[in-house]
Amino acid sequence: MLKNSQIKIQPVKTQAYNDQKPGTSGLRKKVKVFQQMDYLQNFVQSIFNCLPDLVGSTLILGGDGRYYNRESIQIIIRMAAANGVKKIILGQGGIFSTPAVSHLIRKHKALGGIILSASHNPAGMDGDFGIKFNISNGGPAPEEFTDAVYAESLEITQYHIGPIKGIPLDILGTYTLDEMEIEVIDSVNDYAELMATLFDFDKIKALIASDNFKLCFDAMYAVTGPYAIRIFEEILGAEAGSVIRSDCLPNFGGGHPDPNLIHAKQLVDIMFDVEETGSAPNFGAASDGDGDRNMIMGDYFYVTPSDSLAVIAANAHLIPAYKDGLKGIGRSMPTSQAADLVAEKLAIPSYETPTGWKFFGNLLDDKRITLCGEESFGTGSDHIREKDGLWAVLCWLNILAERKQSVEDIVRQHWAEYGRNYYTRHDYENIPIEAANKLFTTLQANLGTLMGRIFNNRTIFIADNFSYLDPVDNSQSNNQGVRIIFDDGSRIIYRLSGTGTEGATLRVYIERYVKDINEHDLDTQEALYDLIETAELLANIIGYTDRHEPTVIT
Ligand code: VG1
Ligand code: CO
Repeated sequence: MLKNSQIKIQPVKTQAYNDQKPGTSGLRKKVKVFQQMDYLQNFVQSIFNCLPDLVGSTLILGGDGRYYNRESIQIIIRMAAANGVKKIILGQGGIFSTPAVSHLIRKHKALGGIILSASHNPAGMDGDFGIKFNISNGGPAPEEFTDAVYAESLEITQYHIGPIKGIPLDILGTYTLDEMEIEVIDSVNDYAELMATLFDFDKIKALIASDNFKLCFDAMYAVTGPYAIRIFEEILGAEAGSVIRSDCLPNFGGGHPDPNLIHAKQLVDIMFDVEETGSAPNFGAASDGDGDRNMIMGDYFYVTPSDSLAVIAANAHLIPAYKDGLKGIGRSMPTSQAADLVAEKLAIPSYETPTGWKFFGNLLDDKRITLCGEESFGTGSDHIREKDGLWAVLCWLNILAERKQSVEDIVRQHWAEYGRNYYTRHDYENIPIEAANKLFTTLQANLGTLMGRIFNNRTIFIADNFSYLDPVDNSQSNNQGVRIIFDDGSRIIYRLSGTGTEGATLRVYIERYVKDINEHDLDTQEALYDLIETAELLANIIGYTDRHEPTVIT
């Protein structure tokens, strides 16, 4: 009888698809699209074709547990074996958070990692699925690589796939398929160990054990459940039940695991004590589908992601991993300028990058920055090359343990010292693509006429479409969002989302800086009222989309 390895498996002929262009963060489509004949196979083979060092390499593989995760993993394992990969390190049950994959790539010096996730997009049979490739530094593949994968996917005619051999995803151990080794490891261990090296776990344990401290973490039925239970409850001693919605369900419980005031309503209600139990926890947090984002709350208090980045930066010296200081801070262009003010005070450089974590990779590798963040609830540091939700939560717990103040007091003191950057993002989801394109073309065409014009007593002094020149490899990224910047530092930014799967999503980001402490108590939407009005006026959002309200305000 022939052994598997002796059977020469012929490549499978396939037809190219023309819609496999990765967006802000990998390829995201409806599950039904991914389930089309050879759709996943084509994309995976296109990735493999762009990796000259694939034969003999190690890859990390796992996903956020959403519907179609397990089936995809079995397919990818068979394809990796047939393409000459030497070893796959797989998360138990097919589960890995995005930051865990980033860490494991670095730890094992792997060639890269495949993450099956559509992050915050809803899951389930009728929901979304996605696939991201991370390179050997642990970070999302840069545009040059994703462009090459797309080009490959347009021309693909065949793929390689090994024999069917169901790998027991749930049982730890080492298996083989053809010549390839598959090691199924605990999804949480390595990540939890890394966290213990960065933070003062003893101090955090003491804080959590104190009588007057209670925390609540909302895993939103997505990937962080097992991570949060292990770290917060088992290692740091939070009482059982501190982690809510901790089961990692294939449909994320029917929800939308986007940690914001709308989608994490359950947590928000607990933190604002809407049931009037008289005992709102002191600290609340939530994470997204694949565990790379976070929302931070105090009792009756919400911290904007831009402020969270600035506060972590200003207090980083209290955290063991950053006690020797920060090299610099990076933020995506639409993120508020609060972190820049901290960088200025610390006399360290600050960088403004396009949206998407891939742009931070070079700055981190080149040791230009230590911390980075995005307004979309993503924060991270040089410990890995992805944004990291639980890491951000641990930063806050470490800071709280040191400062022994409430979340609100810490943020208010921050504003008193640096001033407050009022900030909001208005999303118009699922608008017709043509309408979105028309709005943008017109806005773009008008930019030249806007300089010097005055709206609500503010004069426009920059009106352009943001371009980024990467200072490390000199690559240029154009059309990264329309910026309207006023003479008082206020900004209005317009972008089209690159992660949606239905229609177009227009994001409008609005910011205003207020130094005067007597004006730090305004409601955010009220504080930004006139800029919101200007944003409508400049882009004629109602005219083009017939939408009178944003779908989501964060
Ligand atoms: C959104 C966010 C962006 C984030 C990206 C991926 O992109 O705005 O800041 O990096 O999602 O995050 P877009 O193009 O839709 O605005 V994740 O956690 O969803 O992979
Ligand atoms: Co995510």
